[in-house]
Amino acid sequence: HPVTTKTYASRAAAHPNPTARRLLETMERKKTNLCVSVDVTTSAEILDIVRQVAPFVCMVKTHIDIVEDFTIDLANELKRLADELDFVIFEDRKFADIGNTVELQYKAGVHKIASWSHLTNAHVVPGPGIITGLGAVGKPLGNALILLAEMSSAGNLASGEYTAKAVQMAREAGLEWVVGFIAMGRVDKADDPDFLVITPGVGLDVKGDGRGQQYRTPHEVVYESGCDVIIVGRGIYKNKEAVASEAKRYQEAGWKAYEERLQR
Ligand code: S5P
Repeated sequence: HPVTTKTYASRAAAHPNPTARRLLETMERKKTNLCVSVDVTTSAEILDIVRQVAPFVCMVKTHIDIVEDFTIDLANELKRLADELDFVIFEDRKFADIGNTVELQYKAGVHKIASWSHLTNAHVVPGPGIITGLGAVGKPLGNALILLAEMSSAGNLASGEYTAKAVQMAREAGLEWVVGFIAMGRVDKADDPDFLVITPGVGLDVKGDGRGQQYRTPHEVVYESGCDVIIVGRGIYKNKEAVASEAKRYQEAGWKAYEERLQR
Protein backbone atom coordinates (compact mmCIF):
# COMPACT_ATOMS: atom_id res chain seq x y z
CA HIS A 1 0.00 0.00 0.00
CA PRO A 2 1.08 3.57 -0.69
CA VAL A 3 3.75 5.25 1.39
CA THR A 4 3.25 8.98 1.16
CA THR A 5 6.04 10.96 -0.45
CA LYS A 6 4.52 14.30 0.51
CA THR A 7 6.65 16.59 2.67
CA TYR A 8 5.73 17.37 6.25
CA ALA A 9 5.56 21.06 5.25
CA SER A 10 3.00 20.53 2.48
CA ARG A 11 0.91 18.36 4.79
CA ALA A 12 1.03 21.04 7.49
CA ALA A 13 -0.24 23.69 5.11
CA ALA A 14 -3.30 21.64 4.20
CA HIS A 15 -4.21 20.33 7.66
CA PRO A 16 -7.50 21.39 9.31
CA ASN A 17 -6.44 20.63 12.92
CA PRO A 18 -4.26 23.21 14.74
CA THR A 19 -2.29 20.64 16.77
CA ALA A 20 -1.50 18.46 13.74
CA ARG A 21 -0.49 21.60 11.86
CA ARG A 22 1.77 22.70 14.70
CA LEU A 23 3.34 19.23 14.87
CA LEU A 24 4.01 19.00 11.12
CA GLU A 25 5.38 22.56 11.02
CA THR A 26 7.66 21.81 13.96
CA MET A 27 8.91 18.64 12.27
CA GLU A 28 9.83 20.54 9.13
CA ARG A 29 11.40 23.49 10.98
CA LYS A 30 13.50 21.40 13.38
CA LYS A 31 14.13 18.59 10.88
CA THR A 32 12.95 15.90 13.25
CA ASN A 33 10.27 13.21 13.34
CA LEU A 34 11.35 12.10 16.81
CA CYS A 35 9.00 11.99 19.79
CA VAL A 36 10.71 11.17 23.06
CA SER A 37 8.69 9.17 25.57
CA VAL A 38 9.70 10.43 29.02
CA ASP A 39 8.62 7.47 31.15
CA VAL A 40 10.28 8.45 34.44
CA THR A 41 8.58 8.95 37.77
CA THR A 42 9.65 12.31 39.23
CA SER A 43 9.01 15.85 38.03
CA ALA A 44 12.70 16.76 38.23
CA GLU A 45 13.76 13.83 36.05
CA ILE A 46 11.08 14.61 33.48
CA LEU A 47 12.04 18.28 33.21
CA ASP A 48 15.75 17.42 33.06
CA ILE A 49 15.25 14.95 30.19
CA VAL A 50 12.89 17.28 28.33
CA ARG A 51 15.43 20.11 28.45
CA GLN A 52 18.19 17.82 27.18
CA VAL A 53 16.21 16.32 24.28
CA ALA A 54 14.26 19.42 23.25
CA PRO A 55 16.55 20.50 20.37
CA PHE A 56 16.10 17.09 18.73
CA VAL A 57 12.36 16.46 19.06
CA CYS A 58 9.07 17.52 17.52
CA MET A 59 7.08 16.06 20.42
CA VAL A 60 7.41 14.93 24.03
CA LYS A 61 5.22 12.07 25.25
CA THR A 62 4.23 11.70 28.90
CA HIS A 63 2.56 9.13 31.15
CA ILE A 64 1.45 11.67 33.72
CA ASP A 65 -0.07 9.02 36.04
CA ILE A 66 3.37 7.50 36.82
CA VAL A 67 4.71 10.75 38.33
CA GLU A 68 5.06 10.32 42.09
CA ASP A 69 5.28 14.01 43.01
CA PHE A 70 2.79 15.33 40.46
CA THR A 71 1.34 18.80 40.95
CA ILE A 72 -0.23 20.96 38.26
CA ASP A 73 2.99 23.03 38.32
CA LEU A 74 4.69 20.22 36.40
CA ALA A 75 2.05 20.36 33.68
CA ASN A 76 2.27 24.14 33.50
CA GLU A 77 6.05 24.00 33.26
CA LEU A 78 5.85 21.41 30.47
CA LYS A 79 3.46 23.65 28.59
CA ARG A 80 5.78 26.63 29.05
CA LEU A 81 8.75 24.57 27.82
CA ALA A 82 6.75 23.39 24.80
CA ASP A 83 6.40 27.00 23.70
CA GLU A 84 9.92 28.07 24.66
CA LEU A 85 11.72 25.04 23.24
CA ASP A 86 9.32 24.38 20.35
CA PHE A 87 7.66 20.98 20.71
CA VAL A 88 4.18 19.45 21.02
CA ILE A 89 3.01 17.60 24.15
CA PHE A 90 1.40 14.17 23.84
CA GLU A 91 -0.12 12.68 27.01
CA ASP A 92 -0.25 8.94 26.30
CA ARG A 93 -3.40 8.40 28.39
CA LYS A 94 -4.90 5.61 26.26
CA PHE A 95 -8.48 6.43 27.25
CA ALA A 96 -10.69 3.34 27.10
CA ASP A 97 -14.10 4.03 28.68
CA ILE A 98 -17.54 5.30 27.69
CA GLY A 99 -17.88 8.87 26.39
CA ASN A 100 -19.14 10.44 29.60
CA THR A 101 -16.36 8.93 31.72
CA VAL A 102 -13.49 9.80 29.37
CA GLU A 103 -14.79 13.36 29.11
CA LEU A 104 -14.35 13.68 32.90
CA GLN A 105 -11.00 11.87 32.91
CA TYR A 106 -9.74 14.20 30.19
CA LYS A 107 -10.75 17.53 31.74
CA ALA A 108 -10.94 16.91 35.51
CA GLY A 109 -9.18 15.01 38.29
CA VAL A 110 -5.75 16.11 39.48
CA HIS A 111 -4.19 15.92 36.02
CA LYS A 112 -6.51 18.14 33.93
CA ILE A 113 -4.93 16.63 30.82
CA ALA A 114 -6.87 18.65 28.27
CA SER A 115 -5.52 21.92 29.68
CA TRP A 116 -1.86 21.20 28.89
CA SER A 117 -1.57 18.23 26.51
CA HIS A 118 -2.01 19.12 22.84
CA LEU A 119 -2.41 15.51 21.74
CA THR A 120 -3.82 12.44 23.45
CA ASN A 121 -4.91 8.95 22.42
CA ALA A 122 -7.76 6.50 22.89
CA HIS A 123 -8.53 2.84 22.41
CA VAL A 124 -11.48 2.19 20.12
CA VAL A 125 -12.84 -0.75 22.09
CA PRO A 126 -15.78 1.31 23.54
CA GLY A 127 -16.93 2.46 20.06
CA PRO A 128 -17.30 5.98 18.64
CA GLY A 129 -18.75 7.47 21.86
CA ILE A 130 -15.19 7.71 23.20
CA ILE A 131 -14.26 10.00 20.30
CA THR A 132 -17.30 12.24 20.83
CA GLY A 133 -16.80 12.43 24.61
CA LEU A 134 -13.16 13.45 24.33
CA GLY A 135 -13.99 15.81 21.46
CA ALA A 136 -16.49 17.73 23.58
CA VAL A 137 -13.54 18.81 25.73
CA GLY A 138 -10.57 18.81 23.36
CA LYS A 139 -11.93 20.13 20.08
CA PRO A 140 -12.78 23.66 21.34
CA LEU A 141 -9.25 23.87 22.79
CA GLY A 142 -7.60 23.08 19.46
CA ASN A 143 -6.28 19.77 20.78
CA ALA A 144 -6.10 16.57 18.73
CA LEU A 145 -6.85 12.88 19.22
CA ILE A 146 -5.24 9.78 17.77
CA LEU A 147 -6.67 6.26 17.93
CA LEU A 148 -4.79 3.07 18.78
CA ALA A 149 -5.26 1.09 15.58
CA GLU A 150 -2.32 -1.25 16.23
CA MET A 151 0.14 -1.84 19.08
CA SER A 152 3.81 -2.75 19.25
CA SER A 153 3.61 -5.44 21.91
CA ALA A 154 3.71 -9.17 21.16
CA GLY A 155 0.35 -10.94 21.14
CA ASN A 156 -1.78 -7.76 21.12
CA LEU A 157 -5.35 -8.00 19.82
CA ALA A 158 -5.35 -4.84 17.68
CA SER A 159 -5.15 -6.37 14.20
CA GLY A 160 -7.27 -7.30 11.19
CA GLU A 161 -10.90 -6.29 11.56
CA TYR A 162 -10.17 -4.32 14.78
CA THR A 163 -7.62 -2.15 12.99
CA ALA A 164 -9.97 -1.65 10.03
CA LYS A 165 -12.75 -0.54 12.41
CA ALA A 166 -10.38 1.95 14.07
CA VAL A 167 -9.59 3.49 10.69
CA GLN A 168 -13.28 3.65 9.82
CA MET A 169 -14.04 5.40 13.12
CA ALA A 170 -11.32 7.97 12.44
CA ARG A 171 -12.71 8.64 8.96
CA GLU A 172 -16.20 9.09 10.34
CA ALA A 173 -14.99 11.44 13.12
CA GLY A 174 -13.20 13.79 10.70
CA LEU A 175 -9.67 15.13 10.51
CA GLU A 176 -10.59 18.28 12.46
CA TRP A 177 -10.44 16.16 15.64
CA VAL A 178 -9.04 12.67 14.94
CA VAL A 179 -5.71 13.28 13.23
CA GLY A 180 -4.30 9.78 13.02
CA PHE A 181 -3.22 6.62 14.72
CA ILE A 182 -0.84 4.78 16.90
CA ALA A 183 0.06 2.10 14.38
CA MET A 184 2.97 0.12 13.01
CA GLY A 185 2.40 1.18 9.39
CA ARG A 186 0.02 3.01 7.00
CA VAL A 187 -3.16 1.41 8.28
CA ASP A 188 -5.25 3.93 6.32
CA LYS A 189 -3.84 2.52 3.05
CA ALA A 190 -4.28 5.95 1.42
CA ASP A 191 -3.21 9.53 1.96
CA ASP A 192 -6.65 11.14 1.90
CA PRO A 193 -7.57 12.17 4.54
CA ASP A 194 -4.02 12.88 5.63
CA PHE A 195 -3.71 10.88 8.84
CA LEU A 196 -0.57 10.93 10.96
CA VAL A 197 0.89 7.54 11.82
CA ILE A 198 2.74 7.75 15.12
CA THR A 199 4.77 4.69 15.98
CA PRO A 200 6.28 3.29 19.20
CA GLY A 201 8.49 0.23 19.47
CA VAL A 202 11.54 1.95 17.97
CA GLY A 203 15.08 1.01 18.96
CA LEU A 204 18.47 0.92 17.30
CA ASP A 205 20.25 -1.41 19.71
CA VAL A 206 17.84 -4.06 20.99
CA LYS A 207 14.90 -6.06 19.58
CA GLY A 208 12.82 -6.34 22.77
CA ASP A 209 12.61 -5.68 26.51
CA GLY A 210 11.66 -9.09 27.92
CA ARG A 211 8.13 -7.80 28.63
CA GLY A 212 6.57 -8.06 25.19
CA GLN A 213 7.83 -4.83 23.64
CA GLN A 214 9.11 -5.29 20.07
CA TYR A 215 11.58 -2.81 18.52
CA ARG A 216 12.17 -1.87 14.89
CA THR A 217 14.65 0.64 13.51
CA PRO A 218 13.73 4.16 12.34
CA HIS A 219 14.47 3.00 8.77
CA GLU A 220 12.03 0.10 9.02
CA VAL A 221 9.37 2.32 10.57
CA VAL A 222 9.66 5.53 8.51
CA TYR A 223 11.03 4.31 5.17
CA GLU A 224 9.62 0.80 4.84
CA SER A 225 6.33 1.16 6.75
CA GLY A 226 5.67 4.84 5.89
CA CYS A 227 5.10 6.04 9.47
CA ASP A 228 5.39 9.76 10.27
CA VAL A 229 6.64 10.05 13.85
CA ILE A 230 8.90 7.66 15.78
CA ILE A 231 8.40 7.30 19.53
CA VAL A 232 11.54 6.38 21.47
CA GLY A 233 11.64 5.94 25.24
CA ARG A 234 14.27 3.82 26.96
CA GLY A 235 16.56 3.92 23.92
CA ILE A 236 17.10 7.60 24.74
CA TYR A 237 16.69 8.16 28.50
CA LYS A 238 18.01 4.85 29.90
CA ASN A 239 21.67 5.89 29.85
CA LYS A 240 21.63 9.09 31.92
CA GLU A 241 25.05 10.14 30.60
CA ALA A 242 23.95 9.98 26.96
CA VAL A 243 20.43 11.42 26.81
CA ALA A 244 21.19 14.29 24.41
CA SER A 245 23.55 12.27 22.21
CA GLU A 246 21.07 9.38 21.90
CA ALA A 247 18.27 11.82 21.06
CA LYS A 248 20.49 13.29 18.34
CA ARG A 249 21.26 9.80 17.03
CA TYR A 250 17.55 8.91 16.73
CA GLN A 251 16.72 12.30 15.24
CA GLU A 252 19.33 11.80 12.52
CA ALA A 253 18.23 8.23 11.79
CA GLY A 254 14.55 9.22 11.61
CA TRP A 255 15.19 12.24 9.40
CA LYS A 256 17.45 10.28 7.04
CA ALA A 257 14.73 7.64 6.62
CA TYR A 258 12.19 10.41 5.86
CA GLU A 259 14.46 12.06 3.27
CA GLU A 260 14.97 8.68 1.61
CA ARG A 261 11.20 8.18 1.57
CA LEU A 262 10.71 11.46 -0.28
CA GLN A 263 12.91 10.04 -3.06
CA ARG A 264 10.82 6.89 -3.53
O1 S5P B 1 1.57 -0.04 21.11
C1 S5P B 1 2.14 0.76 21.82
C2 S5P B 1 1.60 2.02 22.11
C3 S5P B 1 2.32 2.92 22.87
S1 S5P B 1 1.72 4.54 22.99
N1 S5P B 1 3.37 0.47 22.34
C4 S5P B 1 4.07 1.33 23.14
O2 S5P B 1 5.18 0.99 23.55
N2 S5P B 1 3.53 2.57 23.45
C5 S5P B 1 4.22 3.50 24.38
O3 S5P B 1 5.45 3.89 23.80
C6 S5P B 1 4.57 2.89 25.75
O4 S5P B 1 3.54 3.14 26.68
C7 S5P B 1 5.85 3.62 26.12
O5 S5P B 1 5.55 4.83 26.78
C8 S5P B 1 6.50 3.96 24.77
C9 S5P B 1 7.61 3.01 24.35
O6 S5P B 1 8.67 3.08 25.24
P1 S5P B 1 10.06 2.33 24.98
O7 S5P B 1 10.84 2.58 26.22
O8 S5P B 1 9.77 0.86 24.78
O9 S5P B 1 10.69 2.96 23.75
